Amino acid sequence: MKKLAISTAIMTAMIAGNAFAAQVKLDGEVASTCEISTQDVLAFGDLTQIQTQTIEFDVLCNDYDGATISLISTEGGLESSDVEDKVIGYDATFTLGGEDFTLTTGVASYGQNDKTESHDYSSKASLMASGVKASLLAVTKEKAKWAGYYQDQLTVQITAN
Ligand SMILES: [Ca+2]
Ligand SMILES: [Ca+2]
Repeated sequence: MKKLAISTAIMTAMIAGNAFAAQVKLDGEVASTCEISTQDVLAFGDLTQIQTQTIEFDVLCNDYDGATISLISTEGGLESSDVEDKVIGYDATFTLGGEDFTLTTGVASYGQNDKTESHDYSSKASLMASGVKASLLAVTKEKAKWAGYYQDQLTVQITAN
């Protein structure tokens, strides 16, 4: 439709033979992308010992204002299959472009569901627009005493600012 409108304007100018200003609108577009992904699994293994695990992420977000990243722990710690809301706590530190923030879980062995921590990465907008690696360091905070299977789901969410 736009192309048709422009050629009609040019034809009109030729026929009339006098000055005519055709208004041509120029525009373009960059699709919005804001995503984070990982191939890694965060498995602590033997929880009778203090464990440390690091996983990597790929971050790509082309919003000029950068993005906010949130860590959301479903159980607020590694929850025991035996006891609801009893957890082995861990600290998860997310680092992007040398800037980090930490989600602390399992305060006093209690797991607060949907424990969330967020950080505004507006100062790293240019890095994120080019695509950048980020990392998550997770460290358990106590040695487990009781048998069982312990699990949590950590959501790493990115939202364009
Ligand atoms: Ca924006
Ligand atoms: Ca729970």
